[in-house]
Order: sequence, then C-alpha cells, then structure tokens
Amino acid sequence: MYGILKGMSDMPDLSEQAIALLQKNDRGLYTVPADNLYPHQWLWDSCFIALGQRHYDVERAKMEILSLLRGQWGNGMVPHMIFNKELEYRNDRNAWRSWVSPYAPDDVVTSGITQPPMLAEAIFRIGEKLDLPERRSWYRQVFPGLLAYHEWMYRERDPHEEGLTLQIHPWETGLDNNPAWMSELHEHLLPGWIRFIQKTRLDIVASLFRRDTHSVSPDQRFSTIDALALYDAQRRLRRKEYNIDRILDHSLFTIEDLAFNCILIRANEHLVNIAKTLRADIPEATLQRMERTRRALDELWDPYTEAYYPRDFVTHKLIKEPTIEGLLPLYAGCISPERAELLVKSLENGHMFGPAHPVPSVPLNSPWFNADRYWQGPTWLNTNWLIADGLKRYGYKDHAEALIESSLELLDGGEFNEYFNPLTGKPLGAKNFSWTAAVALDWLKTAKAKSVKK
Ligand code: 2M8
Repeated sequence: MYGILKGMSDMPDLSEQAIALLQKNDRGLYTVPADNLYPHQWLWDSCFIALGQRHYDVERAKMEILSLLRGQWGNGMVPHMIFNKELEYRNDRNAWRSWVSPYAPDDVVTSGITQPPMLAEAIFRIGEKLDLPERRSWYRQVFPGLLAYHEWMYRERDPHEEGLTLQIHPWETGLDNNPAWMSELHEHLLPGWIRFIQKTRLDIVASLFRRDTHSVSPDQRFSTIDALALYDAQRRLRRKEYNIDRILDHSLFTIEDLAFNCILIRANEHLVNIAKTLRADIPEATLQRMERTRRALDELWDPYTEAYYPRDFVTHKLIKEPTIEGLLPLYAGCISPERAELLVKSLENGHMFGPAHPVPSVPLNSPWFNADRYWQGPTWLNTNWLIADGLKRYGYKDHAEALIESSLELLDGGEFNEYFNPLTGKPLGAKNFSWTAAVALDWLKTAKAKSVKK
C-alpha cells in the first residue's frame, strides 16, 4: 500500500519534468507561479519553489529568497506580492499603490499585506543543502531580514500581546476564498453596491471583465461576487495607506487565522535554530512572544466539535467553518499527541478529509464543499506538503508516505496543475504551476536521499 519508492521508479522522469517546468517559469530573479494567470512574484509560492530548486541549483534557490527580501518594507513586513515591472502590468501595480505607505521600498512596487510566513522554512531547508561554513554565511546573509519580519508580525499583528497574530485580508492566508473567511466577509464587509450587484444578477455582466477566467474555467475560480468583495476589501486597506492603527480602528474584519499562526509557530522554531547555528541573539522579549504563540494555539481548539478553527480578533469567537486549516496544527507541531490523533482520524474519514485523492481544502461533509472550486474543495499539493511533514513529526510515517504517494499519482500524466478534484483526481486551475512541481521534486529527492542512506 505504501509503495512510495515503487511509485518513484514508475515515474522515472517526473523529477526532470518538474525541473524543466521550474526553469520554464523562471524569470531570472524570481519564478512566476504560472505563466499568464500569475505573472508576478508571490511570497509563499517562492518559498515552496525554493524547496524544489535547492535540489538542483542551491544558488538559484537562494536567489529566489533574496529576491523576496528586496520587497521587504522598512517596518519589516515582507509583502505577499512583488509586481512585474513591465508596462502591461501597470494596472496591477496601481491597484495596490504601495508607494502610499512611507515604509514601502522605492525601487519595486509591492502589495501592502503579507502571506503565510514560510520564509524561515525555505531558508532553513536551503541551509540543509550546504556544508556548515556555507550554511553559516547563508544564514548570516538573511537573518537580519528574517528577524525583522518576525518582529514586525509581533509588533503590528499582535497588538494586545496575546500570542496569536491577526490577519487583515483573506489573501494573507493564501487560502483565498476559504469558507471561514468568506462567511465573515459576506457577513461584515459586503458593501451596498456589491449586494446590489448580487441582487440584480449584474455579476453576470461584471464577470465579462475578469482576466483570470480567460485561462481557467469560471467554475474553478472564486465567484464574481467573491472577487468583487476581495478587491473591495483590498481597496479599504489602500485607503488607510496600509497603516495598521488606522486599519484596526473600527475594523470589523480581522481574524486570527489558524493556518497563518500554525505556520508562524513552525517558522519561529526555524528562526531559533538559524540563530543558534549563527550564535546570534534573538531579543528576549521576542522569544517570549514566540513562546506565547505556541501556548495560545490552544485557544483555537473547540472541545465540542473537537477541532481547531480561526478566531475573530475583536469578539474572540471561533469561526466554526471546517477547512484544511484545521489540519495544520500537525505542522505547527506543538499540540498533544491525543489531539494529533483526532486530526489524523478526520484525515482517514472518507466523509471528511479522506476521499480518493486527498487532502481536500474543505471537508466533503461541509455545505461549502465544491470539488472544483479553488480553495473550497480541491486538493492542493502545497498544503499536502505541510500536512505530510506534520504527520511525520507526530510519528504517522505510513500516513505521510501514503499521502505523498497519492499526491504524486495526481501528476501521473506529467500535468503539474494548480489543484485537483479530490473525488476524481482531475487536474484543475492553472496548468504548469510552479509550487506543484517544486513540492513534488522535494518529495522525490528527499525520499531518494533517504533510500540511498539506508
Ligand atoms: C492565489 O492568490 C492570488 C492573490 O494573492 C490570486 O488569487 O490571484 C492563492 O492561491 C495564493 O495562495 C497564491 O499564493 C497565489 C499565487 O499562486 O494565487
């Protein structure tokens, strides 16, 4: 059943295809997630991409990370997007106008929000490929930026020093239209003009102006009403010049996101290890705040449904919409083995997270589940990477290998799509998607390295 190595020999050139795709999407300084649909640089995409690149060109992997840091703001934020400089993308740059903030860099245009902090993971894993002196010099190069980023998260996003950081837009979770966030967005932040469009079905007209649905079928993307809501929420942030005090003033839409905080917990652990290798100091106050995050994760546990959820920052109410976020405490690695077992049970359950092609972004028994629609049901390989890693940490090695194997099987036809139908395995979304190739490559190379060591 768990024939990962057998699976690998059945796909001898999958690694080569993955490398070829990453090279095709390479724009020199950075790698685009996919041609056409995603022509810019994204934060967590580049981190996953670097996990793959490190296996065939470690210098190129370093550059992927350094090019992210060129977008870092003066206050420490690493933005979720750095825009392509070409003239044809000026509307994308103008939509964000990062220059309205005094902290934005002068020479590149970026978004004004962040994304899951996978930076430390990528930096650490690149370090694994280097001998000690080289590793030290790599860490030395990136440590100040990485520490400034983590300190920014605590300073700006944990204003009450409670431990959990808050997020201000669904795009910050990377799981754009996930039900927890979309239900809150519809309840609290849908302006009158969007409700009017919804009521009069004018969204059919508005959908004609969408660029994303030229290359991907509309039933695989977010709805037009959701797209308008996401853009309206972004414009509100721009109007407040991305100033967190102004954003939090009267904000009805700030969430302590579960996935983001789980990734932060793991990233903090990497940051500490990186500092140890360097014999560098992390300020005591920052270490204490990091420890508080580990403890605060417990507050996102709901004993009645026996699951973790995101929480509304203002009301402290859990947003009980089950999504793939609920499995990421495995990756955080700081929950009890008993709780980990409960999460594993939901992965085994065919009505929840265990269909034929796991892991669906929303469980099958949720009313939101839609097998084809973006982050509302399809299986994504980057979240499978996080879950497989978490399973290994808790000793569920066979489960992790089975998940890696079923993920690689999705790529059987050499199609590195953005996401997949969890019931049928059908490839969906953008074709030739970089992080799909990168995490597949990472799995193939890591398994090979281990089998050679044996
Ligand atoms: C998707 O997000 C962007 C906005 O940031 C979009 O919908 O255009 C998400 O899947 C996100 O996680 C990803 O980083 C990005 C680029 O692949 O696309």
